[in-house]
Amino acid sequence: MLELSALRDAIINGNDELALEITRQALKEEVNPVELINKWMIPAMDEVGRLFETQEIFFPEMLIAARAMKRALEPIRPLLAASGVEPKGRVVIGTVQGDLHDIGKNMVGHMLEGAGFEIHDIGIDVPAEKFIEAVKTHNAHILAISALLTTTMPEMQKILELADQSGLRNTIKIIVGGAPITQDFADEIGADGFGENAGSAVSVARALIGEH
Ligand code: B12
Repeated sequence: MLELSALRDAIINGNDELALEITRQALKEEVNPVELINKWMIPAMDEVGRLFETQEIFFPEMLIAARAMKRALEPIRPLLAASGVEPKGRVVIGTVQGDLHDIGKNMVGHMLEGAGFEIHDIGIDVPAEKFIEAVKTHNAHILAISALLTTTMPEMQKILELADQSGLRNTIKIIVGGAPITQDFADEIGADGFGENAGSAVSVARALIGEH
């Protein structure tokens, strides 16, 4: 029987080959991929964040752990994204300017894809104007914005203001998320929805386009 705590430890220690190997093995043994993520992989990232905050590890270790997390997510991605249903709506998703965190954003994108949305991922460190441009280019129904730093949260408000000024605010639903984001913050800036994880991102997006 596979010991899944080894996956958490491999991510924390930045051992990407081992993390990938355990994930592959777990999937072969039919462990539920969502359970793998929620029970072992996200807690690993939380522990990395804690160790960084208490200065038990430093930037390079955090980066290496993030790499191991991404590697372990590789075989899970197609499982989250497999849907084969007609697109329910188009989503533009990105991380705000000044912010390089993309693991959570990618996860939200893959889950939305799996739920049948067409995803246009515009990446990390995206200026407000680029979000608006992408919404127009892809004629999107939903704009999904991610921020992981308290210092980059105000970028979200900037994007909402720009959407307003561009006359897009009534035609697009805007959802926000990321570790420091709360429902209160989302309400304060006038976003249409907030999701605290990838699963709730899907239910919020569905509700916003009228599908429950
Ligand atoms: C990995 C990591 C990094 C990696 C990122 C690699 C990458 N490609 O993403 C690297 C090493 C690059 C990094 C850099 C930095 N980081 Co960092 N990082 C983390 C860490 C450990 C994990 C983040 C993560 O991936 N979590 C796992 C994912 C799955 O969770 P998530 O992102 O929260 O996403 C979920 C939800 O939030 C939600 N969600 C996310 N986005 C969206 C969007 C929508 C629309 C919706 C609905 C939902 C949603 O769904 C997701 C899935 O469930 C966190 C600690 C933590 N626990 O958050 C610190 C953390 C975020 N980092 C931090 C800091 C300080 C930094 C640096 C400033 C460090 C430095 N001194 O340089 C730099 C900033 C660089 C920059 N300009 O962005 C701080 C932020 C503190 C703060 N209050 O702002 C944290 C909290 C660590 C800490 N405890 O101090 N970091």
